[in-house]
Amino acid sequence: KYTPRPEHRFSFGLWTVGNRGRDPFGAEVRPTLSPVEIVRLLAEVGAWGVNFHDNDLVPIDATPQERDRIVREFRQACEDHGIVVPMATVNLFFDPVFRDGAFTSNDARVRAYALQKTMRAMDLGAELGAKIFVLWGGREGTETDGCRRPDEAIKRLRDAVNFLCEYSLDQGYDYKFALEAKPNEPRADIYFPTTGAYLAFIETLDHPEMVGVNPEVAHETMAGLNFMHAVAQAWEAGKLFHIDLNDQLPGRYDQDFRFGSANPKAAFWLVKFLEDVGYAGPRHFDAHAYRTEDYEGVKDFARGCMRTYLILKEKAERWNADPEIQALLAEIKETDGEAFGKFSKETASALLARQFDRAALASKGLKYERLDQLTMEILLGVR
Ligand code: GCO
Ligand code: MN
Ligand code: MN
Ligand code: MN
Repeated sequence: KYTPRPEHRFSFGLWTVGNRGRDPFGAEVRPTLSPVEIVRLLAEVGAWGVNFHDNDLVPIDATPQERDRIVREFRQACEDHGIVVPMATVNLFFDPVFRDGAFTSNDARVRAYALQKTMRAMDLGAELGAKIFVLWGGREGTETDGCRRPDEAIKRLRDAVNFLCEYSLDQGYDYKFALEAKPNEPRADIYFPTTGAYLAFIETLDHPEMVGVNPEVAHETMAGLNFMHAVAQAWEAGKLFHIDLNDQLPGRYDQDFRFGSANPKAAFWLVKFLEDVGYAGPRHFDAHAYRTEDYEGVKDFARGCMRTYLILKEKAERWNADPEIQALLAEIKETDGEAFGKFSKETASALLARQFDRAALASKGLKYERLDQLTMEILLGVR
């Protein structure tokens, strides 16, 4: 019943199940898996797709011959195991050259190199069938705001994204770009800290229709925000091109926990939203296993992400079908009649003249306590 199937569109990055458990205080605890081995692992646990940064697949200093061999073997592994590549991205954060930003660096040569690296990553993704290209600017930020004016950084990012859109059109790649916001880590502050900030930025681009967002549970949660609300705004704007699922406790370092493991209730509302609106894009788990695990534990982690999603999906169906919940919702909607309609001189003066019984409007209990308790009982498995 909770078995992942291709139609669920569950994907993982090479860097997620391939994460070796290094952290700022300790070295790797798991051996390196090759991209081909990771594809095999993903097939074994029942995933549908695999995503990668350019350098997860092809080392930054690979020769063209090495690149072609790696791509050939990876493509073969994907074909053999029935794994697709829905999304590709570019690593603009690991190499020291990006220590002060990539597209927003003060050094024009670094900005040019970042653009070249991204075009090559787009070539690589397109070669393997990716239709979504994620841009996460992990180093686009500051420790000291003495280094540049943030509005200058915004202009530089706009120039870069405009260039990349034209490149995609020129090459016939048909990419949708998905911008991923994060408030901090690895920089002290990262520009465009929230999904909402990117949604506003997108409208200032030359090709806003080609660009959307890739919201991540952990990132909005690190900022202390309601992730599902950010997702809903992106969805309503037609901009939910991709999503990074994981989990995170507020106020901590970037944890990348197994989906649903830290805030199952928030995960429930999120899954319910995605399923209710019919989000049809990839459900990508940008998370990694605890540092305590070996690769059997990594499989437990990956299976757990998908299984929790499917359990919550079933809970959402149960919630939608629950007669008591539906009765409460009907009651809530009862007074939902049209509020004011479209503006005209007549509707405005009619509204100005209307009498409201404020006390009566404020006096009725809304039964949200009951509604939430019923939700909890579904989640806790007694309903
Ligand atoms: C993070 C980010 C990254 C990006 C990835 C895709 O916190 O490290 O979420 O995992 O999603 O680089 O561009
Ligand atoms: Mn993240
Ligand atoms: Mn992370
Ligand atoms: Mn992410």
